[in-house]
Amino acid sequence: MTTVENPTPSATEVTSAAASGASATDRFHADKSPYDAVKDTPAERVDLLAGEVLSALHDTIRRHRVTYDEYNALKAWLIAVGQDGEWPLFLDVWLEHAVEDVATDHRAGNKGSIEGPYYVPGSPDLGAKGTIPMRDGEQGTPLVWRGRITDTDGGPLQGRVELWHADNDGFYSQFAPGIPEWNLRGSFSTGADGTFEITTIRPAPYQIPTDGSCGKLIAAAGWHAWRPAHLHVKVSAPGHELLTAQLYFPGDEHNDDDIASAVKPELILEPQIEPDGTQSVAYDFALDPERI
Ligand code: MBD
Ligand code: FE
Repeated sequence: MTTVENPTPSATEVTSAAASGASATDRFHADKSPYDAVKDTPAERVDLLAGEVLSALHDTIRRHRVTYDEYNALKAWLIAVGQDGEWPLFLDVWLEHAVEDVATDHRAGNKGSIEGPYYVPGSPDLGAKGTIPMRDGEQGTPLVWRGRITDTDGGPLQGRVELWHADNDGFYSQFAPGIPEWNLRGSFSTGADGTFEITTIRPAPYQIPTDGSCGKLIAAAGWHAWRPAHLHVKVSAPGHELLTAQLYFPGDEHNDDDIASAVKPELILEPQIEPDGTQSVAYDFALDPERI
C-alpha cells in the first residue's frame, strides 16, 4: 500500500509571514479556552452588542450606498480571513486597543497596551538578573534594562516580568519558522526589593504579514503594515492587577502611526548609549492593587 501525501501544505508551512497569522490561530485554540468565554456572556449583552454592531454596519451601507460587488468582495474576504487563520491577527491589530483602553482606564499605576497575537505562556525563568535566550551571534544592538516593580505608593513588590519580542528581522519565535522555541522570550522574577536587570537586543520594527488576508486589506485600502519596534511585557505580583504593556523606542517613524494603535507616550523608553556601544535603559512598573 502506498501512502498518499497531503497535496496542500497546511497554512503554517506555506510562507513565513502567512504562517505567523495561522500559528496565532493554533495558539489561541490551545491556550485561551475561547468557548468558555462565549458561554459566560449573558443574552442581553449579546443582544445589545451584536445588535449595535449590525446597526452600525447597516448605517455605513446606506450612507455610502454599498453595491453588490462590494458586498460580495466583503464576503469573499471574510471567508479568506478564517481560511488563512488570520482572525487573531485582524482582531488584535484593529480592535484590541479599544478593549485595552476600557479594561485599564481605572488604573493609577502604569499604562498598559495590547497583548497582540504572539504571547506564549511558560517562558524560561531567569531570576532577577539575566540574559534572555538568544542564538549565538544574535543580530541587533545589545540592550540592558534595569527596573523595579512597585505598588502605586512606590513600595517594592516581589513579582515577575515576562518579556517577549521580535528579533532584528522582525520575527517572533514559535510564529516564524527556524527560530529556537524560546528565543527572545524569558521570565524575570524579582526579589523582595522588586528590582530586575534584563539583557537583550533591540527588536526591529515589525511588519504584519502582507501575504495573507490582512495584507490584502492593507494593500486594497492603501494603508501601511508597520508597527514600531517594541518590547512586550506582562508584569505581575501577588494581590496586584496583571499589567500587559509594550515599550517603544524614541524616534521610530511608526510611533505616530502604528497600524495597531498601541503606542502611548508613557510607554516610550529613553535609552542611553554606553561607551562600549551597548544601550541601557531604566523603566519601572507600578502595579494597581487587585480589585475585590
Ligand atoms: C505584533 O507583533 C503585535 O505586537 C501586534 C499587536 C499585532 C501584530 C503583530
Ligand atoms: Fe509584537
